[in-house]
Amino acid sequence: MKNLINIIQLKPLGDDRGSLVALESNKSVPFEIKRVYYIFNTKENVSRGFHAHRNLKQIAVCVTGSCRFVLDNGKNREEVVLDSSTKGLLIEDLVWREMHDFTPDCVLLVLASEYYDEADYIRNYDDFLKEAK
Ligand code: T46
Repeated sequence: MKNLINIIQLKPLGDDRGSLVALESNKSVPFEIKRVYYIFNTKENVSRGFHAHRNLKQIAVCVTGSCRFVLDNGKNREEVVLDSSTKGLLIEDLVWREMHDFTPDCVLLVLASEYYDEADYIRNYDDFLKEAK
């Protein structure tokens, strides 16, 4: 069975000026990147997500601050705290995701394998369970 929590360690290319992380399609990122978005300024006690995707792979990185991801494949539910700019969470198709506990400084960067398509979202948990079977 595939792991639910897959962390990709992103290599920091640092020197005495500071750090830099480079992300490249089909190299450190195991898919072609078609879209990049970032979530920031999330209000206190707000949780996000609560959906799955039918056909979308993503990598999520907290470039500053932290948040907690819950992933659920319909059988198991696991969680991970993203608290490092070198920790990328790979999220595969048909995985329910929730994001909680955003710190006020959190900037969550997401690299996506597909263009935005609202029809790809499964926003009802019971519908997700039926499709995940
Ligand atoms: C995901 C988690 C990690 C767009 O118009 N284009 C986009 O590329 C995205 C991502 C969103 N939107 C619109 C759709 C909504 O009107 O932005 C609004 C907020 O999106 P949503 O409520 O889906 O945001 P989150 O934080 O619940 O989920 C997002 C991604 O949508 C989702 O794919 O996996 O972050």
